[in-house]
Amino acid sequence: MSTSAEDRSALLAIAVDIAREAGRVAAEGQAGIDVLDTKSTPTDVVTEMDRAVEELIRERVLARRPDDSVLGEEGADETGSSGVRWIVDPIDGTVNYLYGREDWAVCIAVEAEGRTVAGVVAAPVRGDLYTATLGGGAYCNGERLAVAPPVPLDMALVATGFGYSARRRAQQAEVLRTVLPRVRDIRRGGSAAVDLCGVARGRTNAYYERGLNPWDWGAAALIAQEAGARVGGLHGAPPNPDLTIAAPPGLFEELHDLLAGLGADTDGPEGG
Ligand code: LIP
Repeated sequence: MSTSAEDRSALLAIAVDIAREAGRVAAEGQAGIDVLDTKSTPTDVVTEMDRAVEELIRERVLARRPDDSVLGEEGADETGSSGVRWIVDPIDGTVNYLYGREDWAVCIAVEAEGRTVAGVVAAPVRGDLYTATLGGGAYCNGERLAVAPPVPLDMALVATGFGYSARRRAQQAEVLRTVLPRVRDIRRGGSAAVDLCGVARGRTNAYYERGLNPWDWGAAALIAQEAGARVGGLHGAPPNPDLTIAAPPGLFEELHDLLAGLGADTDGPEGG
């Protein structure tokens, strides 16, 4: 389905309604939350709220748009006929959520013709609601977002994150060993979506991470892009699980070239 600016705004309005409700429910459930299950490793956790919030979002989307598809981190995989797909991360930053920390977010991206056309990242404990539509700009709580003014790599504050497997982390530490002395400093916030929104808001200059999934970057990559960042993988690829980089043009290329040379898109010589 091809979308007009009005269609995108209408889809965003639905996403915002649902993300606000989901964020409220998740925030109310944070105190005293415990681990319900684990995924790829014992530290890759799922809480009852990850599942309940994803189910709430799935139900709300399909109640309003029954012919759409829904893909979610916790397993939602509904295929509809409309050509519109909702990509959902009920709680990005689950470990922060588990530890009573502030930086976690409900993320909803809306895709049409294979492109993200609207996205919302709700970080309710921070009181931040980030939104964007394709071609329509990015906002936080209604205020227009713009990336920080350009800086060279050695003056850049760079956010990153780490995967859950020990092998991947060993390689990420190797990469960081070279990156850290070449930048202003590093931040590890614990939510990829909040990190990408941080670039959009000028609170960091750049962000990179290996191992993200479409629900981690979907909404937030559009927000970063609409705020003026370039968001992509290596060698012209779109954001992908091998590597996602976000930074204003110029800094993006500098960081890209450093990371490409370090094998930041691999798990090291033996890890592939
Ligand atoms: C997490 C990210 C975090 C990243 C982790 C993980 P989850 O998402 O947002 O920043 O480093 O690898 O992907 O598992 O909390 O939804």
